[in-house]
Amino acid sequence: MEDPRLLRGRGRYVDDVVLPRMLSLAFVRSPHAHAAIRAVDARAALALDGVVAVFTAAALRQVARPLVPRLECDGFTPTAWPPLADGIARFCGEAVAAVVAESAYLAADARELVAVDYEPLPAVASLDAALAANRILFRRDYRNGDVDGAFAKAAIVVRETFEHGRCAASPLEPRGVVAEWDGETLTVWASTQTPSIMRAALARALDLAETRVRVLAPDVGGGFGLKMHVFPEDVAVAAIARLTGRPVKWVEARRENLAAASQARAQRMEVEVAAAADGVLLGLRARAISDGGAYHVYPITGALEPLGSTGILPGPYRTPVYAYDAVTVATNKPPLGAYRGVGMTMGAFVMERLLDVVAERAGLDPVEVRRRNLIPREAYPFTSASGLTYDSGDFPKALGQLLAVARYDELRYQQQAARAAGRLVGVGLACYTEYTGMGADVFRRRGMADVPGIEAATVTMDPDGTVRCLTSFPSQGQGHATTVSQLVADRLGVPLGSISVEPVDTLAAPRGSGTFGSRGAVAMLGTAAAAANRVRTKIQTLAAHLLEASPADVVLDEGSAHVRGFPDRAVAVTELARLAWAPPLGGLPGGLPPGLDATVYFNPPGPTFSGAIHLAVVEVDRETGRVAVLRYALVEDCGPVINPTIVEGQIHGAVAQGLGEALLEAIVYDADGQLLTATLMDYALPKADSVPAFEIGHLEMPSPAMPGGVKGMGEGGTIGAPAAIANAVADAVRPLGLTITRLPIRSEYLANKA
Ligand code: MCN
Repeated sequence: MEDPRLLRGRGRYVDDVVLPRMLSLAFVRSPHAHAAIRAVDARAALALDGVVAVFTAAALRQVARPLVPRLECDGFTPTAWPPLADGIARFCGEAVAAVVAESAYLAADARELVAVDYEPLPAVASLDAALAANRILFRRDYRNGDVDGAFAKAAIVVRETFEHGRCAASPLEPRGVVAEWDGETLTVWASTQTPSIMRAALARALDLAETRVRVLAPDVGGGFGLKMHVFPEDVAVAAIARLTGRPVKWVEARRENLAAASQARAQRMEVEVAAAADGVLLGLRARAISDGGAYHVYPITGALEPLGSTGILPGPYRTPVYAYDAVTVATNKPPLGAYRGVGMTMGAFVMERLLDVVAERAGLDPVEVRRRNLIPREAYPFTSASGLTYDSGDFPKALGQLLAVARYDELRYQQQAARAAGRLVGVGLACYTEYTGMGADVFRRRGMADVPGIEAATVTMDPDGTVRCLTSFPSQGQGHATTVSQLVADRLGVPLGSISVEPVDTLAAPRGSGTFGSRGAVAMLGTAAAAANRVRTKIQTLAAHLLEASPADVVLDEGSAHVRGFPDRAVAVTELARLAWAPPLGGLPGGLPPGLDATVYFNPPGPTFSGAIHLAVVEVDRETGRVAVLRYALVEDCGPVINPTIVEGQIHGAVAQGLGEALLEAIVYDADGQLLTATLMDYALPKADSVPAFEIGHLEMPSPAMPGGVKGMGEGGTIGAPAAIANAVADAVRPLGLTITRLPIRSEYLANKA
């Protein structure tokens, strides 16, 4: 429903917000990874006509607090990320000063004139340097069962170290904020996934009551996890709007996005797997170390990445015992944040590579080793070796379905023929479980004090019979307006076109958490659909009085309410809506209260685990090392699919991102913490011509716990694709004696090897 407006360029993004007397803001950013800030000389900048002010940490210190995300558990070392670097810059790109001027161009020019006197300090720019200096931001040890015993009796033990470089979420629309202070209330338009969380964070940072902070999320041009965070830039813009008394806009440039927004993955995992001679897994040991950057990001902290990867590592397999050590270290780089598939991408990559190695050692086909280890359908609910309870699934069936879709036997035959002709063709599989739909319990157990975990929606039928939906969770491209409308229209028996899903404005929308962690589908069923059910009940009750029937016998269909079996005993829904808002003499029948709306707050009983199996066929160019993905097939299970077009669109987009992660995208720093990939010329994103056609199959195994049985799926493609492509490349280059342990897989590693 949202597509025609967005595709015709009628979307309204933060940069489209124009307010009277609005100033533009540009940040002066540190060119050093680590430096003392001795002095900031803004005289030349201030001398430019149209430059209004230059702010440093000293000016903001009185009015804005640093962001201090909380993780209430052992092993966590908090950090405080100030709105502007206060005395010390801790990564290349950290905001040091802010210039506000009458136009964006003036602000950008003036930024160049701000002279900052830095004293460069030694930078810690690698995992090993951070480990050697014991700069630990987070640590957790976990042990389940007799792991040493499992290794002692194993016929096959595989030890390997895997790495995933840093990458960037790269939404089409970078970060951006407009803030306005009217003397009493702070109004913020933000490109955000989490309006309620942002309101709470800004209120705390600026010492305001939450009632005096209003956050609006207009159209958001992609978020991919990046925009679930609240950043110091957001606090700085809000504080400067308050100090200047004028609206202030900051819209990030692409270079800033690559240098200063949170980044993702950046993990090394040392792992050991024990298996019996027949390839059956006996135990796992892992040590995950994440390069957390200079600060914890708000609200999720740098703990999420290693916890996510170690938690999901056992995947859909019956691994009986497991021990892990999850660590995040501090480096002089931008903080590590959420990006579609956070933690799970690394977990799936490592586990799926391991299984292929176990298969090779056991002399099995990669399909066979999976068959021997996948959790059978009858074992659900199944508690994994890391303690996650998978609620529903049938991976053996999904595997069978996928092999049929992909014509696996034929594929292997074709591969042999290609190999005989000297071509490097490989086939890779990846099975994964996806952690979705979590509610407050998950966040409380983790100690994530700044993430409420609930969601909410208000559904109102207006007197003309049209329906407005306000949700606590905005859309960044997931098609929420379509799916929410679909669910609400179904329940109210009105046409899809009479439903509108409003952009989130915390003044009107009920409080929640936001769109992240693939919670949207579960939240829609628990909030908007539940609220529509309440509105429906009221319509049925009203109609029952008028039609002299029992409410249970009133059917809503095509805009009318009629008695079951008597289509002529009917009243128009619009007539009921008009009555509800303008009661007749003597009030509504049966003493019903006026109004036709409902707000439902919902605490998802999740997590619920969806899952999928991906299969990639690749060909590696012997000379250039370029990898072409020739075929891509998958079977996914997200429970009952609400909207198949959206689900497949989500898969296409996420697999494209996963392909980028697997083969192209790397944020690279030198040994001094200098960013070497500051533009999209250096940071390579996948383009349309690198993405193959998709062959998608669905398996619908409903979650017993979630409303409507739905499970989330928005991150799946980025979890499965890097693993499947890595296995396919490894399969292709096996004849060259190469192995794949690192993402992205660089073409120079594959080129000219034989
Ligand atoms: N859906 C469905 N049936 C299901 C499950 C989902 O029809 N059984 C639909 C939902 O109604 C929704 C979409 O699929 O329209 C995704 O639902 P869900 O998996 O619940 O994920 P969320 O709505 O919570 O979206 C978040 C998820 C995450 S975590 C990231 S990151 C992400 C993503 O979705 N960022 C995106 N997809 C994105 N897509 C776009 N275009 N832009 C982003 O920033």
